[in-house]
Amino acid sequence: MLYTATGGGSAGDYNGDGVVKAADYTVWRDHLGAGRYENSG
Ligand SMILES: [Ca+2]
Repeated sequence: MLYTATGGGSAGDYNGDGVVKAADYTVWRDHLGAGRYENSG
């Protein structure tokens, strides 16, 4: 794991890797807790 310290925080960069991409959407969605896929069954 490599965590890049973003000084300020980019808009949309939810996982804080310095790049805004699909991965950020996953984190963003997970933070919302809405529309998540429940594995427990
Ligand atoms: Ca990111």
